[in-house]
Formats: sequence, C-alpha cells, structure tokens
Amino acid sequence: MIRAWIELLWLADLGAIVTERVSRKTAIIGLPRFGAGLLTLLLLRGFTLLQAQPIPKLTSVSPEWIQRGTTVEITLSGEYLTNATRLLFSSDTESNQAGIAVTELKAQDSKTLAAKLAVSSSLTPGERELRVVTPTGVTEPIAINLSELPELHESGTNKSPESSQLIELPAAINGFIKAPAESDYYRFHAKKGEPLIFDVFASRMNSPLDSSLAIQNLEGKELARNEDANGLDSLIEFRPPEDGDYLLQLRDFRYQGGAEFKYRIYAGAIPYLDSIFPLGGRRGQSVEI
Ligand SMILES: [Ca+2]
Ligand SMILES: [Ca+2]
Repeated sequence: MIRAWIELLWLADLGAIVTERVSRKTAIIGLPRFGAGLLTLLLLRGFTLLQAQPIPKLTSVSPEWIQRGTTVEITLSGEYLTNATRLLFSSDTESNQAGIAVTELKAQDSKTLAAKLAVSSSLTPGERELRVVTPTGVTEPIAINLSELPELHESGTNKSPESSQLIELPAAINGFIKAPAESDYYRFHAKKGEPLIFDVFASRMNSPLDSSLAIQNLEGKELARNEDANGLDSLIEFRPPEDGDYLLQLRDFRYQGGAEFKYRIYAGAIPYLDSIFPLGGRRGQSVEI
C-alpha cells in the first residue's frame, strides 16, 4: 500500500501521467477515492509552478523619437516588467556601438517602466531595436528612433490662433488631433525669403489622420495650404513674404479626430528630397541613388 502511494507521488511530481498504469494500480491495490483527488492537486501544483515564470512583453515606448546628443526620460509599457534589470539596444550599423546609456531604470508597476537615456551625439540617426531584460526572459523588440532635430511635443491647449504654441525652427513637432474638428496651431518666427519646409508624417506612420496643413499670418490670412503631397500627408514649401511671426495650422481633412490620430511634422530650413530612387536597398549593403 505504502509502496503504491510513493509510486503515485513520484509519478505526479514528474508530471508523467501514465493514466493506464495508474488506473491499473489503483484497481489492484484498491486506492481510496481521495487518492485520485490528491494526484490532481499535485499535477495542478506542478502546472502552477510552470505558469509562474512569466515571459516579459513590451508593447509601446513613449516618446518614440529622441534627438541624439540629449538625455531623455522614456516610459515603456508592457507586461511582467517589474523585475527588469536592463535595456538592450541594437547597434549603430556604422559605429557598431549601441551609444545609448541607461542612467535610470525603475518599474512603476508590472506594466510600466521608467528609464532615463543618454544618447550619444555621434550616433547615426535612424531606427533602433529596444528590448527589456528580466530574470525570466527578454522581451521581443520594439522600435525607437534617433533624430537630428529638436523634438517638440504639442501642449494640448494649442487649439486656436490665440492659444497657439510658440515653437522655434527647425524642429520635429509631435502631436495628436484628439477630437473631431480639432485644429492644432503653432506660432513660429521666420525671415523674409528663407525657404522653409513643413513635411507632415501621419498616414505614412499608419495614423488614421488625413492631414490638411496651412500657414496663416497673424491677421488670419491664409498664405499656403496643402492637402495631399505624400499619399494623404501634407507638405508645404514656404517663403515668408516678410520678417515676422506666422501660424501653422493642422487638422484632419474630414474634420475627424481621436486618440490614434497622431502626427509628426518636420519643420524649418531643412533639406527635402523631392524624389529618391530606388526606393529601397538591401539591409547592410550600399546602394547608389
Ligand atoms: Ca492636438
Ligand atoms: Ca491630406
């Protein structure tokens, strides 16, 4: 009887359910009914232990863009991030260096991590892969981008010409059209005749926003407008008629809006390529364009 019990426990701990054998033994030795219940409990315990090794998951990073040569606080969202020990970045393909130092890493809860990054100014701008390391595993990567321009974020209260957000060019402006019929306004200073570019990225980064972009003077007179230049994304090349302040206005063409309606505008006296050919190259190879 005792020997049969030991054998059953051994079977349970191994998790090897040889049902046929167990039921035969049970039949032969007349194992009491609660024995089967105990076996189920032991199996469940083993299953729970297996489940207690959660694989961490990363779903988003904010902000998604960082100007190289700056130190920025970022927030990472996902699951099972509480015990994160470090962040991993893919290397700069030219320097073969990650070049991104993590000076702070703190879990706010199991779904949120706060980190402070110091990004070297010598890094090549572009996309990097970011992963989180925990004692139970490493997350799948998500993308984080290094940029050359100062990164600006909309104030959220810049919904009229009177409450426009003062910005300095050049810059990469990041914002949302959060509500139907919302317009975002930015006020900038410019010199007469200086060629300025305002290049919207929204539909090209899978935002549902169909941008409509305009430049007005402070009297409210529209000086330029563009609906679609790159797919649904707007582009304005603007030469200010005189020294002074101007307003940049962005809204959805159909007056729609929502939490997913994000945009990014490259603004200022920045180089703009009208066309590029070929449109792509193989990773790790040089391509003549
Ligand atoms: Ca807005
Ligand atoms: Ca458009």
